[in-house]
Amino acid sequence: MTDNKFVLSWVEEMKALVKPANVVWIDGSEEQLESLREQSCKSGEMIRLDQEKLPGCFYHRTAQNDVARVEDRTFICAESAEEAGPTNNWMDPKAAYEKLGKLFDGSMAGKTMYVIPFIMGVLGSPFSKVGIELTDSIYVVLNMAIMTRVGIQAEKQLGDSADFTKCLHACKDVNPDERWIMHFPQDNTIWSINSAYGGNVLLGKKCLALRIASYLGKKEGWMAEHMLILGLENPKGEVKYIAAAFPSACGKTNLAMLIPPAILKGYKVYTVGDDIAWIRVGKDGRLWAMNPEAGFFGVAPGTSNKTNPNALATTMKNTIFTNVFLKDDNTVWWEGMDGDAPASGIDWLGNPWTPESGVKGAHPNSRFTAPAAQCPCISPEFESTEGVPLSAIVFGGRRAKTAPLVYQSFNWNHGVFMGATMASETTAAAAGQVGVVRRDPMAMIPFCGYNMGDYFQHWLDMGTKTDKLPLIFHVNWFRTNADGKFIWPGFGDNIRVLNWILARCAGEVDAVETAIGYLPKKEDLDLTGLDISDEVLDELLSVDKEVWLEETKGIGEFFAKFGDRLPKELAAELENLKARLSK
Ligand code: GTP
Ligand code: SPV
Ligand code: MN
Repeated sequence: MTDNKFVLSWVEEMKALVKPANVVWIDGSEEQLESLREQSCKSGEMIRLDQEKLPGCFYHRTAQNDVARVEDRTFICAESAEEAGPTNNWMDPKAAYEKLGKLFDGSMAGKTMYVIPFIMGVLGSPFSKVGIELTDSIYVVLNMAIMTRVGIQAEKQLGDSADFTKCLHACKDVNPDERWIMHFPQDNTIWSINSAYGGNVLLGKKCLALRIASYLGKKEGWMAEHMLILGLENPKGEVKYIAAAFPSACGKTNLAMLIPPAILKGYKVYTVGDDIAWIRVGKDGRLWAMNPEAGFFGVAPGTSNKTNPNALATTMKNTIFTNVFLKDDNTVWWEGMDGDAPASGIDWLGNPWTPESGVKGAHPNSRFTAPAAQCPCISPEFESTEGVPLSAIVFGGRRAKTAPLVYQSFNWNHGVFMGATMASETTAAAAGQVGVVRRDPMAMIPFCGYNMGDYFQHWLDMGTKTDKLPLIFHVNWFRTNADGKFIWPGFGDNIRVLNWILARCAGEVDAVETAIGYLPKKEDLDLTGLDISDEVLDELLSVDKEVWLEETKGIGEFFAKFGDRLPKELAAELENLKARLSK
């Protein structure tokens, strides 16, 4: 246990509020974690999977009404509604503390309160942040122990400082009507109640490493982004780094662990991170990115030996599976895994299931929590206290039409405009309707901890800090044909697009200038071994001016929300785009 007096007095204060029967400090030791696993299996909270086939692996089901992030119940309790901005829910901080204070009061009566000190970032890095999460859920403790660096190392990182994020979580009775995920950026505090699911309760992840961190980044001159980070090695043995922002369930984990098709010899991808990047200007003037997480909380459905063998391999030991399908042999399955569906088993709801049941065996947002270090292609720089230097930043989304396979911005400000006007079809990662196109700037609409107009300004400001900026691109793996089928093969073949991106960064290839940005010349995309017709390629690289003019209307409406908080540079970029499209 720590002797940091700021930590001790806050824990005492929260203890007085939630009134647990006892308090357990998480030291991060394997003995302690193992005894918690034991305990949660006894209580039925977790199931130990077949330890020969899946050593160290466990299974967990959440409540049926608690299977995804809840954006409508997530609040930024900044000092004013204006500070939270038009894209966030806001509640007055005093009112929010009062409202949740009543719900938390006595919420851990008869239960154990676990105190989890954790680091977001690498131990010993000056760019890491420390948080302390108080929770009544062993499932949360065990997930945090995979996703972050917990225990004594975190206390060491904090020392006697008061600079830590105060995270309070109680499952209470997982009542969706009283579920609240509240952020108090000015107090470096997060309160979450009545959920036991992923991003709502693993408070180091979206709550701290994006919402609170984006606010801190704005104040301190760095950026917290919803981005994967990968290193791409070419046949000459050179490794270049790319960060990419795609909305939830739009392909970050897959791209971060990509395996190039065998026919393209000498290329290899290394994973630095699959979800979050903290980015700052390094001593050399380049932008450097660090992954603050220690694990992957990845989407299970669709993960197979064909699509993402590295992810699958990562989950073969020491992994917690949530809301997937439980097979009769005490292993797991989900839709889109290799081979046939199992003949029988138990679905994510706990009901007996067969392929004829007519419902999904695994929830579409079922997930695995796996240690990043187990990933076969984990980057040698994963534990670097400095992170990695970026050559390119990539934005992307799920667009059946409109956005071409890849295009490059004319310059930094135009790239910020591209990010700020991203749109994507919604997915099962958040509660609500799936498949509707919404604006999701930089894939941060659910995760920006302050006024998004100011966030755009922050991006523009970062562009003035150095002349060694990465180039900015936009990709779309999800174009469909008239039958609704994806026309780009995606997955491992996405390397072909990354190679063009890095060739552009190295000044090795020319491009076609269009109204929306630079597109590849067909001959510059290496399509060796790919069975793709010229018509499909034309379609993938087409820019329909009519459709894009329509798009500018939607962008205009979206920008109007920000009033005078919209940077004038972005308003100008929109006018320029319209002018280019009308030419
Ligand atoms: P979060 O963890 O929610 O932030 O998601 P993510 O962005 O990491 O997405 P992930 O890589 O888990 O992919 C989500 C879904 O998209 C999975 O079902 C994948 O199989 C699918 N997917 C990923 N990449 C591609 C691709 O290149 N093409 C197609 N068609 N589907 C893809
Ligand atoms: C996402 O939804 O973007 C995730 C999963 O990465 S969660 O941790 O639930 O936010
Ligand atoms: Mn994510």
